[in-house]
Amino acid sequence: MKKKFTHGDAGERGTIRQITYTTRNEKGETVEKYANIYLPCRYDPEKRYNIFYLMHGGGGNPDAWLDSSPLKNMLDLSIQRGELEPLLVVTPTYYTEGTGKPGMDGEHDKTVAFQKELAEDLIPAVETAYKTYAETTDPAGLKASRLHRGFGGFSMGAVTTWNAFVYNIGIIGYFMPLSGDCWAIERLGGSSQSEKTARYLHDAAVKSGYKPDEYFIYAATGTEDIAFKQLYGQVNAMLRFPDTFKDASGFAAGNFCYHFEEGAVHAYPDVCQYVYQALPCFFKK
Ligand code: FER
Repeated sequence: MKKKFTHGDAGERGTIRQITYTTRNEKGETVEKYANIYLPCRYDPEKRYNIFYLMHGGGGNPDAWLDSSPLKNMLDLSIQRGELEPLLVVTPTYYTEGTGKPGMDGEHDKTVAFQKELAEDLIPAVETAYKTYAETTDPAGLKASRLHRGFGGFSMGAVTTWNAFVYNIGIIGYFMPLSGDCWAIERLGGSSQSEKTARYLHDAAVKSGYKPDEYFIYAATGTEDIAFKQLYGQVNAMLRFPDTFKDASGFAAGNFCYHFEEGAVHAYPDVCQYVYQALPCFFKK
C-alpha cells in the first residue's frame, strides 16, 4: 500500500481560474469551450511552471475533478508540505457539446478527436495565458518543452491519455492513465486484446523516435475497480515489450510505473489518491 492523502486545512490556498478558447466541433463549426486551471499558492506570473492536464471520466465536464474529489486540497497540501513542486494543473473536457454516454462506442472517437484540439487549441491557449516552459506555443516550442508537460485522466480520461501517448508524444513527456485502458483495438481492449493493444502502443513509441528515457507512464487503478481487469491485462502485456516500456517502481529505474491499490474502486476520490502518489514522480528529467 502506498502513502495516502488525507484531507485537511491547507491554510494557504491556490486558486482556480477558467480559461476559454475556441476550437472546432465534430461538424467543423467553431465552438467556445472552457477549462479550469489551478494556480498554486504564491503563483508568480513571471516564473515558469510544469503543467499537468487532467481529464475527467465519461459523462464529466471540466469541473468534475474539482467537485468530485479533493484534487485542489491535495495539490495545496502536497505543495505546502514540500512533497510536490508548485505546478499548474488544467482540467479540460473532450466533449465539444453536451456530455457523452459513459462507456459507449462513440466516446472513443471523441477522445481521439480531442488530440488535435489539445495540440492546436487548448495547450497553446493555456500556455500563452500562463507561463510554462514553452518559450513559444507553436509546435516547435511545445516539442522543446515536452518534458515539462504531462497528461492524465480517469476512466474515459485514461482512454484519452493512451491516445495522447499515441498522437501527442511529440509535445507531452509524462502520461498518467488512471482506471482505464487503451481502446485503440477495441472497447475494453486492454483485457480482450491485451497483446494487440500492447503491440500498438509499442509500435507508436518506436515510431515516435523517442527513447524510453524520454517518455514516462504511470498507470494505476484499484483491485475492485471496474477497469481493473482491462488495465491489469494491458500492463502485463506491455511489460513484454521492455525495449519501450521499462518496468520501474520509480522513474529513476525505468519509464513505466504501475500501481494496483488493494480494494480501491472506480471513483474520483480513490483515483485522486493515485494522482497524489504519481505526480511527485513527474518532471524529474
Ligand atoms: C475501462 C475504461 C474506461 C472501463 C470503463 C471505462 C469498465 C469507462 C467507463 C465509463 O465511462 O463509464 O477499462 O472498464
